[in-house]
Amino acid sequence: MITLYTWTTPNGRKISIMLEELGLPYTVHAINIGRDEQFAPAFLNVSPNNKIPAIEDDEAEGGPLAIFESGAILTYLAEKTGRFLPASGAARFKTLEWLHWQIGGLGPMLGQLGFFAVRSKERAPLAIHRFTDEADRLLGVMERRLAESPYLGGAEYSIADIAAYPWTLAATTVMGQVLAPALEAKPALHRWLEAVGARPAVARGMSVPVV
Ligand SMILES: N[C@@H](CCC(=O)N[C@@H](CS)C(=O)NCC(=O)O)C(=O)O
Repeated sequence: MITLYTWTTPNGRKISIMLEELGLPYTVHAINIGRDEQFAPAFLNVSPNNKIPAIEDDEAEGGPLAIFESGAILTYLAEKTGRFLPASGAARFKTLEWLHWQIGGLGPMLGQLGFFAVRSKERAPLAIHRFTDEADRLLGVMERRLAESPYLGGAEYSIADIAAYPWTLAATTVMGQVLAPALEAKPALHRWLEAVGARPAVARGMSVPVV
């Protein structure tokens, strides 16, 4: 059985979406990051970086396995099941390319923008300006990709889309006001958001954890 350590955030939801897509049984262990539960010593054994998401798979090949970092978890689950990541060739590396683009770019930049423009009580105009510009640029990159390809990795829905969906949705909701101009005239991005959001497993994954 897989245990998912997660919270009500985009990074956590990437993994609940993936587990729902795969139909794998899993138990949810909510880590309330607003109450610093990510710093509990027991959690450090699972996630040495003190962040969600993390999983433990007690039926992994070779014995129980704990994994942190959403990209590593998505890749692990894809390889465990042979789904949502092509096994070889260009299609595999296109998928990994866009997965890593999300993990290293879209996620961190939107995360910083959310902090400075939405959650922080102090106003830091330079930071808001910097991360709005970067989010704008990244959403433009996404629009260009999705104008030429149905999904981020290529023709098929993959872990690249699963990683990008919760953050892109947050860009249009939580950050919708600050990113309004950046979200205009992006028909391919909105078409993709609607298509991915219409998947029943995505809707189920987006409501984990129940708190
Ligand atoms: N690169 C990590 C980022 C994980 C991350 O930033 N998690 C946030 C929630 S979305 C967290 O646990 N924050 C708690 C903290 O910063 O103390 C991943 O993709 O898994």
